[in-house]
Amino acid sequence: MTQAAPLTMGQQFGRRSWAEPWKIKMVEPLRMISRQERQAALSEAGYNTFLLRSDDVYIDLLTDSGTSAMSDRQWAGMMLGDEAYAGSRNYYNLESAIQSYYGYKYIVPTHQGRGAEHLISQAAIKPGQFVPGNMYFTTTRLHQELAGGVFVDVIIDEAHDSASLHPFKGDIDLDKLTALIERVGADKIAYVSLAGTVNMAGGQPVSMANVKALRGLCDRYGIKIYLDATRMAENAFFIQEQEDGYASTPIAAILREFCSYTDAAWMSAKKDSLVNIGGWLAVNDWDLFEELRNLVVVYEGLHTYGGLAGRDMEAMAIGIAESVQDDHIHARVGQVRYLGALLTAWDIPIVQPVGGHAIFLDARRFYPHIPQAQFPAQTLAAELYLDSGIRSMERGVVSAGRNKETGDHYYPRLELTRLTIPRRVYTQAHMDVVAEAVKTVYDARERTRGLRMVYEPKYLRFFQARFERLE
Ligand code: PLI
Repeated sequence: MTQAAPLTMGQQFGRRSWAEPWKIKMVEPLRMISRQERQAALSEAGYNTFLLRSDDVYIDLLTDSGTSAMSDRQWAGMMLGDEAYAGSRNYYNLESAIQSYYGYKYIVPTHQGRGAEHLISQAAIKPGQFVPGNMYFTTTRLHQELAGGVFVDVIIDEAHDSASLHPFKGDIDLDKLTALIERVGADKIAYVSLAGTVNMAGGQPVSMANVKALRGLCDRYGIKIYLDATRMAENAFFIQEQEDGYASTPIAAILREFCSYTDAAWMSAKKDSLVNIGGWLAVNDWDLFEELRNLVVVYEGLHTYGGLAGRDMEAMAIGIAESVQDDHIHARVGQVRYLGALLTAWDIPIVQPVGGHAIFLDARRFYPHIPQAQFPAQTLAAELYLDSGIRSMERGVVSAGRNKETGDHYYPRLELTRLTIPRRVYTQAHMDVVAEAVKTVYDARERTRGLRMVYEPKYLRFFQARFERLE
């Protein structure tokens, strides 16, 4: 096994190292409980990291959702919250930020991403219609199904292969999409559900060439493209770095161009936009907007706050502007890559290339002796917590859920444990500690046994399922 000293980013990329474009003004103490206490906490949590108390966690890599550190400017914006029920000035600031950075015409705020997914699915899917997309996402697919839609995965095959080095593993396979349209007819397609970057594939980006070609194809059939823009700023970074012709285009301009090939977007602002809560829908079509604006008052709140406080909308408006700064995105993805480089140097199997928001450990290759029905990725998340109080999460068979028709587990090819990096929260030293913990768990892999599920909720089971250790 290779034991080479990890390279600095500078050595790796043949240039000088980067540093975060901020300094720390306020800190939150961390605490690591003893191994015995961690074992008790893990059993109490049914071996599900979502059921741990955060006080029992040392380094929290469960998710990058709502876990970012806000800037001093965002906190200052919180003090400017206009908490009027209707027509808050912060709504108008948010509206103009979305219009100028994403380029859509009409905006509906929601409390978070799945609130937006609920509304767009109800408004745009007729029961029995198909919703092709670049790999499923848990909440997205559930809302599409609850609206009567049938999700169809049309991502390129490389996305399902953790070792493929394709630079844009989030791309849609236009042949698969065309075959679906030809088979069922264009009027049976609700819309194309396009996400950038693709979370379940490992934070993998979509190329500009792909979205342009998709636009051409969809125009030929009169089909709309709706974008999950949750991590589109990170997607823009990969286009800038990897795609011909974009090296000197700012992230903000790439983001706007990409969105211009789509008809609407929904957003979990808890990721790219550096806020702890918030989301939105944005569309160019007035009739769709009218329907969404009407639906939001049923489920979220008035159309000028959508379940948010005025201060939340202000923090989001400021966060959007910060999220598209080139130096911010470079440092953000740079930190994820730093952790990836450490693990790669130790030959630990991860999804390659490293994506935008997380390192995804390949639990199939990590634990080849644990069958997928014994939840290797869930097991790995539990072992990592036990070793060092680091919280990660499963992205494999548990997250994939069951086929509604047959009742069987979906068995995705990717069985992954996600080390998700919150934005502007942890330092390089934390990443070193995480890498060493993963190595320790890796070295003990042959002695590790899988889990069995002892409680399974009906929806989005990964959040609340419970497990026991197999002897
Ligand atoms: O968690 P929400 O409801 O704000 O957003 C849902 C959602 C939609 N799209 C994508 C691509 C997501 O990643 C997403 C939420 N992701 C979570 C919570 C995560 O841990 O990845």
